[in-house]
Amino acid sequence: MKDLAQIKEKIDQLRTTINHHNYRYYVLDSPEISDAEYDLLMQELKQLEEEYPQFLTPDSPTQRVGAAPVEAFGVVEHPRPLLSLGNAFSQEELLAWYTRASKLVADQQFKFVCEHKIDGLAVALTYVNGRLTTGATRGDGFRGENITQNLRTIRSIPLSVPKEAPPRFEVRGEVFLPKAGFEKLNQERAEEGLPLFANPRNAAAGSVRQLDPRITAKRPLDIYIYMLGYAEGKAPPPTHWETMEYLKSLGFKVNPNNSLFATIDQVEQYHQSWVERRESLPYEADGIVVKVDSLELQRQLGSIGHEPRWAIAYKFPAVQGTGYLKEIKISIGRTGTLNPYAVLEPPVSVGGVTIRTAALHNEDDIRRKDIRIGDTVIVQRAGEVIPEVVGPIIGKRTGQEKIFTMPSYCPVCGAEVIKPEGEVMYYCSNAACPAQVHERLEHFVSRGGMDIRGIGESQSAVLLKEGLVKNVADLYYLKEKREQLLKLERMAEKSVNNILEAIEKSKETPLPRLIFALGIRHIGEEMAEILAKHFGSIDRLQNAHKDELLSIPTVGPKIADSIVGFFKAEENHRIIERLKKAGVNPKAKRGKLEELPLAGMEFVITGRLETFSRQEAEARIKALGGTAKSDITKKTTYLVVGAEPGSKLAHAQALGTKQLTEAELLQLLGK
Ligand code: 5U1
Repeated sequence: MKDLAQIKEKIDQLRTTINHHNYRYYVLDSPEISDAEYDLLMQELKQLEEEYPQFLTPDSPTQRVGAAPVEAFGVVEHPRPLLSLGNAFSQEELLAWYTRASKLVADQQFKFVCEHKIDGLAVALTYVNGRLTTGATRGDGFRGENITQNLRTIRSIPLSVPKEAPPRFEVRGEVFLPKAGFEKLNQERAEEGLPLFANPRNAAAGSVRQLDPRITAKRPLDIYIYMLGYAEGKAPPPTHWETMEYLKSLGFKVNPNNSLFATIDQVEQYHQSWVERRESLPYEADGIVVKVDSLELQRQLGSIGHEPRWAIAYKFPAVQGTGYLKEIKISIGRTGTLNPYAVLEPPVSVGGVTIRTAALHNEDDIRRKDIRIGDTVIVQRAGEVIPEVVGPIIGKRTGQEKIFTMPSYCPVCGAEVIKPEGEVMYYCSNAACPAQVHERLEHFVSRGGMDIRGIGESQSAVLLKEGLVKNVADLYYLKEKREQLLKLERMAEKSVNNILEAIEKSKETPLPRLIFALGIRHIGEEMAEILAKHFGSIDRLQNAHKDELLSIPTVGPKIADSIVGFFKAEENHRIIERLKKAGVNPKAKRGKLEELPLAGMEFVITGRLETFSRQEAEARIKALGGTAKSDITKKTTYLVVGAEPGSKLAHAQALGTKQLTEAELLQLLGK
């Protein structure tokens, strides 16, 4: 028998090493080892913990990827309320705030800390005896939701802190989705026909408030800590700036763009400089937060209502512009979706960025907003990486504008365009359409898919153009075409070796990622997980009947039809066979899927919701197994009553239907 003390020591050593590399990678953005080396360390630790479960602890780095779904989000009482911020929209308003504050604490020389106001979700993290014990949303400032399990999956949140830390303390910060992650998530949702997140804030909130932490773990969330809530047993440093330095030393991620200034003029300059450069930020920010640096002065200034007098949000100007919509063009997505976009001519300059094209999402959206070719339109970048058309300026119409209609034939390959019943998107009916094949290949090799490094957009285009690859299965036969590969532009011996190696390695990709990589319409990463768990192999999924698919909670007719249709297509059948022949045939452990919490419940919503759009609320209800209907009937379980409810309320009262407030709905969605 091995010496247990030695094993424990090895486990501790591995944890320390992995935590160090997590910190280098996720907090400092400066990794010291390769992903592969990191994976090896994690694997070794996981193996030891499996063999010696007595040494497994909740703060082990292996415990970040969510365990079983949380049953419910409990409520957390915040020991100190989480305040919100007053706003200044101009230099005058900033000066008015400063003048008011300086009068309240006469004779004091202020210093200011300026930070970005990130568009995310405010959270409070509590550490007791060195360990993260609770992570909660802001909620109403006094009570938030317990989302500890989900926050634990965010790599830049330390699960434990050094011994020198106070025995009990709370830090507050903003969880956010970087722009790139937000864009990718929305692209995937568009492909799957899911409602898009309106902005990174909603996307971050939606990701963190998932019932299943494994879903949160897949979203590239990050955090910047922006204050110490409280600390017991150890006095914090006397200023906010020093406190943030102290928190950095404990391993917390603090925004490197924070600055300390001695005058309000410098604050104004900081604001102005970021108004000009905000596009360059990897995250969405809607302004800066200006804080009085001295904690003693903060205490003296106190707060009015929910808002501190010692801090203010100094907002960036809105990023909108107007331009002439010359043409509506179409791009083709990987599942064949026809994605309309506006061509603006001349290009529009919005907040210093030149915009030539802007998203129009889908035909319904164009109709609803009544956007016409030849309109003068408002274009916006706020919260979106891809600029979008907000709507037309009706007053500028000349009568020459033309209503847009979707083409009947694919603009790339000329095949017929179809619109499945009940869907908003139009599709090119030709699976061999070059645009679709290109998008599918890119999706297949992408990080969320088979993760084949070295094949990016340009390499995919070259491989397709030269006929070396006609579909995704051809990748696995490229090693037979080594000589031809070497003749391609920018393909030296080394890059060819790397690509072939990455292709070989991708054969070990787990089943959920292969299912996702195949690019089946409406099958995103989350659905791919569910299918892998239910079927355990591509063979079983391929042979599944519609009825079996429909027996899986969360699989509706749209998804079932899409899967059956995909595997029925001759070409896909051939691709799967060739993939299997090449050794791409992963298996997964089959298991029973959890019963969904809202199964059998029917919801109707009336009035305006504050925290999310009606579409989002309905999508969430459906994701948890409930149904969302537009009319009250005897079968309605709950009427959700938002602001300014309509006639449905009287109808529900007449039928005695139970009612829910938005807060109650949120709670139910969290249960
Ligand atoms: N960076 C930053 N964001 N943010 C948001 N600091 C910060 N401080 C906040 C909020 C709501 O509130 C405190 C000033 C109370």
